[in-house]
Amino acid sequence: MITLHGFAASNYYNLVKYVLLYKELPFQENLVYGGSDELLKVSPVGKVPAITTPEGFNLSESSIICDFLEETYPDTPLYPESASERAVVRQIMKIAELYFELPSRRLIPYVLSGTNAPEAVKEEVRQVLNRGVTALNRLCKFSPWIAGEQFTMADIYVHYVNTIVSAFASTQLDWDVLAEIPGMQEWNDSMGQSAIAQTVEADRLANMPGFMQHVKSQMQAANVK
Ligand SMILES: N[C@@H](CCC(=O)N[C@@H](CS)C(=O)NCC(=O)O)C(=O)O
Repeated sequence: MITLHGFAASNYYNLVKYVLLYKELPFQENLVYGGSDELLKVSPVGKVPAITTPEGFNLSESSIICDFLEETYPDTPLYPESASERAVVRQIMKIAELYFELPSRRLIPYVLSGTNAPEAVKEEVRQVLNRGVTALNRLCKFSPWIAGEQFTMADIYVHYVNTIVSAFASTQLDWDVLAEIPGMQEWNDSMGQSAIAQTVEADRLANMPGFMQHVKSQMQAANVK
């Protein structure tokens, strides 16, 4: 059985979990937080998520895990057949990661520590997000899925990227980023209504108190040093 290492408050963890559930692959979850020695044994940079296969192969990086799962378990495919259509799906995922997820993440430490991000940081984040908005406006179809007629890995990936954009960028910048892309909010809402998304969300909510306790103890340890 596959082991999924990480914690359910992580959107990266959740997108891989969604793929495992969608492909109906048996897996067990191993609750472990970032940076721990236990995680470093299966994830070279000590980040969540990582998986261990039944053969004992360890892999990290969410998009790489997604590709590995697709190649290893091609039933219930999550990529189109044609190379160019597959590339478009990956292009949407990469742009969402670089121009939506990563700039939004820069605001997380300020939110978690209850401080306000400096205006210079906010401005940098706004500029990168703006490029993401322009690119995703060009690429996303929502007809009905993000890349067109087929439900793909990009639907799963961008839905979980959007959780970070909404929770951190939109709130900190007082800017409804998703509203800049016609169709994005409606598609995102419908993604959240699937049975799998609801299972993943219920687990996320259940993990939040434990995760916040972990963050608190990390901050206390950093202050002691
Ligand atoms: N590029 C990585 C990013 C993973 C990541 O940032 N995970 C966070 C949790 S959402 C983490 O493990 N943070 C702990 C740390 O940085 O030590 C991926 O796609 O899997």
